[in-house]
Amino acid sequence: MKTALITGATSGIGKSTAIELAKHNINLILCGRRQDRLDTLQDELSKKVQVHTLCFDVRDKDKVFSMIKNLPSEFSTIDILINNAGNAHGLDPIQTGDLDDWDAMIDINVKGLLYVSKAVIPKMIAVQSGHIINIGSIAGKEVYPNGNIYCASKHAVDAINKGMRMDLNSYGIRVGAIHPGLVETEFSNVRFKGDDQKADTVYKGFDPLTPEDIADIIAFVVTRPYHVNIADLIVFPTAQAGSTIVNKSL
Ligand code: NDP
Ligand code: 8X3
Repeated sequence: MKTALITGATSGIGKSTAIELAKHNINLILCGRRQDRLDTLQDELSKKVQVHTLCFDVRDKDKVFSMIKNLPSEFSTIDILINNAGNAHGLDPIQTGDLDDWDAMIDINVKGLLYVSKAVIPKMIAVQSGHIINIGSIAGKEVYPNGNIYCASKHAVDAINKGMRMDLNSYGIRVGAIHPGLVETEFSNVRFKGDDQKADTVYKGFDPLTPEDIADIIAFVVTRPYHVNIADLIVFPTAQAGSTIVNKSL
């Protein structure tokens, strides 16, 4: 049986991915900062597969490395890494953007992804195999007004994904990214700092993607035969044709 480590498994895309991969009999290492949510998911999914939880902030370099290094032996081989933890913080023009928001997005979406990857990659190199899925965004392919630093962080993920694929190619490690458009999760609740009404308006008037839609695609990607690597995938809701192009009449 394979083992997948999923960051950001307490909510949205990461949580749905955990549920979906369990259906494919993939053992799980679930990561996030909210231990209560990790425990609930572990209770639910351990009826089907083996589940281990790691409670860390991806910004905490020492914790990331020590927790991944000291995994119990039955979880020490990681076949699949889903680099999913991340969020937008704020939606402000560059001239009034909040420095703490900028730090959060760069530190979590970029540096956090790098720390987790750096901790996991040696385990994959040791067995000359592995599969890394980086969750980017359409914001990593396009820039939209007020998206500035979030878009920059996801453009960085796009570049890191491509670089990782080249550098890990000789070790037989598959690397690919999935870049979703609008997915209704807690993403906008975080972006708007708990203003749930404002968050809801983002997904009003059209059918957004659900986290299950992305989880389904991730499961497809990681269950392809070893010689198949889905390298880069943009996924929109049908109503969306670009970052700022959403057809609200559908
Ligand atoms: P959610 O807010 O629902 O989930 C975000 C997850 O990331 C949570 O599990 C959260 O866990 C985790 N996380 C956030 N900050 C940290 C941190 N500092 N350390 C560890 N874990 C952290 O959003 P989504 O599911 O939508 O987002 C998942 C990914 O998908 C993100 O990378 C996002 O950028 C990307 N994305 C989302 C889109 C959307 O429209 N929703 C579209 C395109 C990409 P916890 O708080 O417990 O730590
Ligand atoms: C999340 C989608 O359009 O808010 O990455 O940037 S968007």
